[in-house]
Amino acid sequence: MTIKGDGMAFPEAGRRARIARKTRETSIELELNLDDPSVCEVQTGIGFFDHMLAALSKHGRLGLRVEASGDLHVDQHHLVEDVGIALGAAFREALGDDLRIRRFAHAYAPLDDALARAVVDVSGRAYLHYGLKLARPLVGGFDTDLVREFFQAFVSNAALSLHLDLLHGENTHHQIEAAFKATALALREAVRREPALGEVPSTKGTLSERAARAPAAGATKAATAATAAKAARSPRKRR
Ligand SMILES: [Mn+2]
Repeated sequence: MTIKGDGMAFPEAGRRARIARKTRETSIELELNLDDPSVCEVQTGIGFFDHMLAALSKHGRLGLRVEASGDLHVDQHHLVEDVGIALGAAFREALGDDLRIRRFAHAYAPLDDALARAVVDVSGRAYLHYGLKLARPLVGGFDTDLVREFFQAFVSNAALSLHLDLLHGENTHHQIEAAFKATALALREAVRREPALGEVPSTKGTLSERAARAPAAGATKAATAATAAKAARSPRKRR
């Protein structure tokens, strides 16, 4: 593992982010790199969840390092949800402000009997359609209710739309893993850079709430000048 001056496990290249998050319930350190899949190290204390995060990393070509611990003696809920929050926040931060990306993508992933579909729009707005009906409440000690909680937390913090459906499938392990793989494949396409795009693929001109709230200084100046010029051309009469 390469540890650089900024304490990140990744070399200093690519769109990346590091999130450290600590509450009374959980403690999470997470690094994500959208362009460098060389790191995949996941430890949450929940074996099946580690398996799913590793699938997201491998098939999404997303470099991922997660070290998470928490109140598993209470329930797995806090930890799974908080890793979703951290991953979503890292995703949004790693994307940065240059959002000349493919933006829309979809993928199907089969795993033996199960077939899942994920459709994403890295839109700057959060929406989850969750269409998984899982056969069993537990897989390897993992509470399968938490699949939804994870995706909801991820989507909310990454500010993207994800429509996730299970077309068919019987085995719960396969159902969930197919869903994670489909999401991984769709994300990998959606974040792909499109440098040839002159601008962000949006009629609004932005996919970032931050950019919308803080327009470039030049743009503000130009807008102010235009307003002043317009006012000069047609002075308003006072009433
Ligand atoms: Mn598996």
